[in-house]
Amino acid sequence: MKAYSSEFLIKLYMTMVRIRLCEESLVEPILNGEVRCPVHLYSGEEAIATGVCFALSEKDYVFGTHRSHGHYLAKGGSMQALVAEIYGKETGCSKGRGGSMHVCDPERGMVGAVPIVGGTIPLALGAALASKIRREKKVTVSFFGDGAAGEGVLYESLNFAGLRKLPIIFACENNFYSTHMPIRECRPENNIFKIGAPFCIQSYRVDGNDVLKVYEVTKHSVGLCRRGLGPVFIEFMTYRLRGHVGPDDNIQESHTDIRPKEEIEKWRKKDPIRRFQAFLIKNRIIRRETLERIDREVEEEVKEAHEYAKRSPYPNPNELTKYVFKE
Ligand SMILES: Cc1ncc(C[n+]2csc(CCOP(=O)(O)OP(=O)(O)O)c2C)c(N)n1
Ligand SMILES: [Mg+2]
Repeated sequence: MKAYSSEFLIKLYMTMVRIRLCEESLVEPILNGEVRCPVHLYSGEEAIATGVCFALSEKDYVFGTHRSHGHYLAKGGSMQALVAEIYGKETGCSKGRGGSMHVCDPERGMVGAVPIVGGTIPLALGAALASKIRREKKVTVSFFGDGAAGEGVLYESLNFAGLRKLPIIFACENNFYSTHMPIRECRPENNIFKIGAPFCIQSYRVDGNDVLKVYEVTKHSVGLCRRGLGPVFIEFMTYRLRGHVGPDDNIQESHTDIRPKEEIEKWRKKDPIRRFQAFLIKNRIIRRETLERIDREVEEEVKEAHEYAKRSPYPNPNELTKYVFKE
């Protein structure tokens, strides 16, 4: 493994903790009805957003999914604006009009996220085409889940990206389920990383719960894209530790999370944050007390984000159509 500065490793750790604690802080307000929009928590998948975004520059583009709080935070989005958006407030990153599934911060390259599965893939493709035409050397990352591998638009986009050698990274977050459908029931083989090959796209499959592996494969892929050797397809293997939507998939009193308990327990042991903590301590990079201090600092930041969101105003109903596109 390459030598990294402890400063860099601490930043990786802190980013994953910021995502995790922010996600977990939403559980209570979802359950007590303070948060009304559907929320897809990213707990368990933090290493992917973190490792990928650390390999990008601020100018590079990221397009997300319905489960994008982590992408937004890792790309540099403000936690206060994220939490305010989830509470539907005017100070939110989409001015309270979008909610959890429409997080964006174009200034920091988090161009947008939408709930339509596969919906942002062709948008990311367009951004990559634009930056190639403008010779900007920007790289675009298109995040999507394993569920999007069942959408035709992905294959059309792979073809066009391969044909035009676009600087785009197709980043598939394979958590083995699309809503409650296990991957074994919708694909003959668990082999998503192979779908880039017919389109002449360099492809990799890596452990998405190992933040350094995620960072390294992405850094390499960004290098290829910047040298005009893109696109690249990366499949990150991971697992969500919460329900598909909301903390535990209790929809109108019926429990719909059908994942086996043993499977969830197996993946809990591979928790990307606990694994990275163990790595940092074992290699004497950071002392346990320092990690605990970081956790406390982040807890404070999360608390302040909720206070900010709660004291922010709701949008003015008279401005309902203010940001709606008009010719
Ligand atoms: C085109 C489309 N079909 C169906 C849905 C309903 N839906 C929302 S999330 C989801 C599953 C997505 O699974 P995956 O892409 O693996 O992402 P994950 O939720 O596992 O992160 C589905 C089917 C949708 N939003 N859009
Ligand atoms: Mg999935």
